Amino acid sequence: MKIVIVGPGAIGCLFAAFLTRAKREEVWLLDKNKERAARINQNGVSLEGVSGIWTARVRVSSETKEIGEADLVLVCVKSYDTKQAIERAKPLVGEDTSVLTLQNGIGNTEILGEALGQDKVIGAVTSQGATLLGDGRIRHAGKGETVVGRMDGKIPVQIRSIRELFNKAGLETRISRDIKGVLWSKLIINAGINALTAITRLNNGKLVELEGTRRILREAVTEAARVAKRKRIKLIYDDPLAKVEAVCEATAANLSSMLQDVLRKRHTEIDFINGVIVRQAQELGIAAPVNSLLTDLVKTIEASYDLRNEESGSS
Ligand code: KPL
Repeated sequence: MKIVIVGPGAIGCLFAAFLTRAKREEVWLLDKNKERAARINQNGVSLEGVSGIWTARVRVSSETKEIGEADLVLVCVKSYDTKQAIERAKPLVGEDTSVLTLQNGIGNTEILGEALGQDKVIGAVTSQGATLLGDGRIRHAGKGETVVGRMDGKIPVQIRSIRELFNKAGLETRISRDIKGVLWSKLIINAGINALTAITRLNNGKLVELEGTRRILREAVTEAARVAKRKRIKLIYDDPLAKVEAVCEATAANLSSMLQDVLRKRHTEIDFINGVIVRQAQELGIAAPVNSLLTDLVKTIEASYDLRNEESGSS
């Protein structure tokens, strides 16, 4: 089986390293940046953290021509890049290729479906924790399960093979018949944590320790859960507030992915997280003022990276 991972971010590198180490399949990492691709190709992908310290000699290319048609494509770019990334990756996708999205937020399965046909697309949510330390260097912060499934709930043989492939490579994986419920369950966690940490620059744990952020988190989560309920989405936990607070505690030292983006003055995934809650609430005719405020604040931060007054006043 030929597997191509698109995007050399933290999750892309993690999956590329584990799948390469398993030595069972032909694995490639596709990186749009030619120089970086050459560097990672030469140095490999290095990991430190819960799986030890090790390097995998991952094959990396910036050219789809060099790789050819794949059996499985894992899309690991930031959600705002999905459309462009899949246009570039189209030569990898043949009649029998499956395309699995391992991204944050809601909207990626739809974007991929429009570009390739929904039958090729597999949704996924991973609880693996990884932080990018540099080109091809990651910290594996925590092990967690990956859930895969098709939006129509069907379980064709390709999905079973992916589960087997990931599990044999040491990436614990299960199949869900309701991946939409799993995606929304993760969305609500991200809607409660990511924007608030990006705005306050606090780690996940502090959000529930401090009274003000705890109150805002609760409002954001309550609004998001209300939208999910109105859409009849079945969450994988009973109590969204308790779940999001538990995730804050379990990942207390983490800098959320959105805070990491803001610290690097990068584009964030706000449109695919709190922005989704705002748009869906509007469609349903219900209010989501806290998610709307969080979305506007993060967009303001993105639009003003170089305008900020960082120095303290003298009087
Ligand atoms: O998924 C995450 C993220 O940072 O994007 C959480 C669960 C909030 C962990 O940091």
